[in-house]
Amino acid sequence: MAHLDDFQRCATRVRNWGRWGDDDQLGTLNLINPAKVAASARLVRQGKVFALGANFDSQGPQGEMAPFRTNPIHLMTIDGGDGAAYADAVRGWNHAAASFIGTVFDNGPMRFNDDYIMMPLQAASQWDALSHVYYDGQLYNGFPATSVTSMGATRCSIDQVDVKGITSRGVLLDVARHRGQEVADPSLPITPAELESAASRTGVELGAGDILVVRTGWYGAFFQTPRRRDVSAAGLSWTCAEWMHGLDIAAVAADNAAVEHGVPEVAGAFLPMHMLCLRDMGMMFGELWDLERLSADCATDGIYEFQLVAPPLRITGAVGSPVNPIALK
Ligand code: UVW
Repeated sequence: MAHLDDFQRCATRVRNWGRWGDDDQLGTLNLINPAKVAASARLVRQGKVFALGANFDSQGPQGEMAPFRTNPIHLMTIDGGDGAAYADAVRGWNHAAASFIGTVFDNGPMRFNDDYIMMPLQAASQWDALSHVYYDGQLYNGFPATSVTSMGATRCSIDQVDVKGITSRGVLLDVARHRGQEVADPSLPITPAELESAASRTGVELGAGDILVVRTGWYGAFFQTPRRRDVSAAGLSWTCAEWMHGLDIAAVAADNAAVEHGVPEVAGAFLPMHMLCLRDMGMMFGELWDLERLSADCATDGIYEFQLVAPPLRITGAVGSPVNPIALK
């Protein structure tokens, strides 16, 4: 078991504060330059499209996994039963838009359905913004933790990163398949050596500006029938933070809930890789991505690199965003 001193020494080694300027809020996304984006687009050769987003519905892992988060709640505000009822209801309203719709419904065939969703932004497939995690009173780049208030994040919020797309070369390291397991054993953290071995076995190399995508098999197993509602998942060892720093990786995503390993590896530090990556390196995490179809395809054609297009929503001041990432081959 490592100690807090080891964690702090590592934090000093990987800290990117000031590397892209004192005002920078993009962190390691700065490593994705126009040449990198153009090169990633050239990886699209077969016209294959893989949507990596989860279903945003009530069947997700929240609640069981994180009691402070619920699954998305989807409600209809106008549905197929409402056509006549809506026209009736609004007929007497002193409201121009309502009476306009009432008139439309009275005088023609056009009808519509409307809905809304209530959800924690961390409920399903998501990006963690750099403002998601902090320690010792500071966020990435030394911004004060007090810059996130009940009004939202005034620094490092998710809407800051839209200038980057987010798009780059994605590389899948399929740890479950590499271990020969349906689901990677949750008791064993995924180490840099194991990631290197998975990469070399599939003939793929990681480089600066890449988005690393790690499959543990957890997502597929969670949703299999009969449902295996087991929330413990293998994840990256905290030592992967420094390994990714050395490779100049731009972002990391996984098919589990936290990217990193759940079993404590540093005494006194909960989620140490979150702290090192998000707060010290300025590296965003993609969580709960569905990598099942992509994994099967990569195993079939032997191609583990692709263009990844994963734009977060521009939710002003948010510390995370739902995402439906697309991998293109
Ligand atoms: C926490 O649970 C703090 O983070 P995440 O959702 O990123 O795993």
